[in-house]
Amino acid sequence: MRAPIVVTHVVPDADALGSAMAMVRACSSSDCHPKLSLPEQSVSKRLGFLCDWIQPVLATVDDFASADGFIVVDTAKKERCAVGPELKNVDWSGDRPIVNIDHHASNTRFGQFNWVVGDASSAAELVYLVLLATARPIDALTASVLYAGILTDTLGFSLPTVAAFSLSAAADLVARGADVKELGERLCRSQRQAEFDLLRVIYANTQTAADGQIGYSSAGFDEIHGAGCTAADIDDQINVPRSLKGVRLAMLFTEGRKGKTRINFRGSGDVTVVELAKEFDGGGHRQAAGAVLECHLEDAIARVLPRAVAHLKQFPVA
Ligand SMILES: [Mn+2]
Repeated sequence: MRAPIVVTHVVPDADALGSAMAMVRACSSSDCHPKLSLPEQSVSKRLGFLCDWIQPVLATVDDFASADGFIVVDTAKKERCAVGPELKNVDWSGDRPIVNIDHHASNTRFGQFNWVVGDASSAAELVYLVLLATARPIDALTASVLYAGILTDTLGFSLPTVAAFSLSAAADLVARGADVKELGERLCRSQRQAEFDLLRVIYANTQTAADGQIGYSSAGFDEIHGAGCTAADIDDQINVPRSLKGVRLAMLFTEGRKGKTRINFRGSGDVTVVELAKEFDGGGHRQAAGAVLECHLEDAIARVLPRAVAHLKQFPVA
């Protein structure tokens, strides 16, 4: 019997969760019992339903010791793997194989087998292809969680990463029973009051720089927790400063844990941001990246904003 562990990134979004859970579900059979690494309290309240739908068997620290291999999805580097506090600084894979399936251009190819497609819309699109190629069953639930990944990583099929294939993959998933109605409701129109209150903060704190070409916002520790949210609820609030007309480079600074500031970067048009994230030891996609700084919010803004202004000069307005 095979017993791989499926792993995805810390603070998992719907693409991470959907890809990982689809992999677990579709690979489960009488001679394969995959488990999912999902440390406690790492899933936001909004996305918890994906776990309820799939009900994956969760991997314990002991399972990590006995697993015969690992499938990592949607994760750019090994240090970003959500393996839980006990294993965080440990060589948890040893000499066992890691299969690394990802769509982050900055992926470090940390696996023995690496399939990285930097311009794919989502990891879910890649997992869908793997399941097709290996003739794994894609039932309605598997189709639903994969669809969730494509839908959210493309912001509702609105980003330039959407290729014809993304749409045909989504169409096939809908044909296989993906629950478009329920997913649209839960992913696009189900904000809890706490998330809504956090958005007020993000709107209120939005500022611009570089003649309106940079839009950025922030939420401090007290603002996040005061709204009733936690670090796990920080996901797509970057879309607030990003949505302002004329903004070509957007940033969101959040201090979800005291003394630790996460920065999300987004570029539009020809502006790429992955290089900017790398300056601060982060990474990601060309136009969607992130980094974490070990400092308070104000210090992070003071350090990063001037670098962002300088970075943008490489992309003069045509
Ligand atoms: Mn993704």
